[in-house]
Amino acid sequence: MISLPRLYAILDASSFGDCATICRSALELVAGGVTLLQYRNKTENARQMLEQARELRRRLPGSVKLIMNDRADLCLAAGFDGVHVGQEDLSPEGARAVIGNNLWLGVSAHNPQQLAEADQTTANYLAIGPVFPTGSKANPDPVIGLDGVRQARGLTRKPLVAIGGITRENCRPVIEAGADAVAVISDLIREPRKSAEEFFRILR
Ligand code: TZP
Ligand code: MG
Repeated sequence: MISLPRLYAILDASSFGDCATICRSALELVAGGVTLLQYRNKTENARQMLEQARELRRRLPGSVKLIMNDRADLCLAAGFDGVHVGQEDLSPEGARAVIGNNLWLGVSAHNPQQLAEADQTTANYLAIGPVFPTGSKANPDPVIGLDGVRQARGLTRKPLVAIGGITRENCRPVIEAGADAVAVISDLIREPRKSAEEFFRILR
């Protein structure tokens, strides 16, 4: 069983101008204590994604776990530590067939049925949400709230990540509801290092 840090930082490429800005933000997050980082890019092509991902891998310490969103092939090509798939990506078993047994596989679920299904796979951790309303995802699923987190906790013993609209202000009850970690995009963008430090302080 893997062990998750309280904060799972997600770098969404569309929030940054270019590769250098993404890397700068990533380095700041790491300075703030982040050890688990997902690279997400919903707008550019695979070639651009691989280029940015390789640059991240090159610039960040090897101790930082890098997770590729959506794409098992790019996870391997960039030398990442794992891949995160949702309901419309490769199936968990399909992704596992690509990455092998040693890399991390994360799976998103948005309701109890999807979560129970994902629990039966070789996923190393499960993600649920959106917990709160979010502006970072196009066509988000219905908000599940803290009750959704509590319900999810009852359905799996795998490490559980909560995502969607989570900020320094509202993160504490999310962990108290049973999540092992919070995944965050927006509330890390403006001041990555300070924000990460505050998340870790609040969730200690
Ligand atoms: N899946 C559900 S909500 C979300 C994803 C990828 C985006 C979370 O971003 P934010 O800005 O922390 O709400
Ligand atoms: Mg996806």
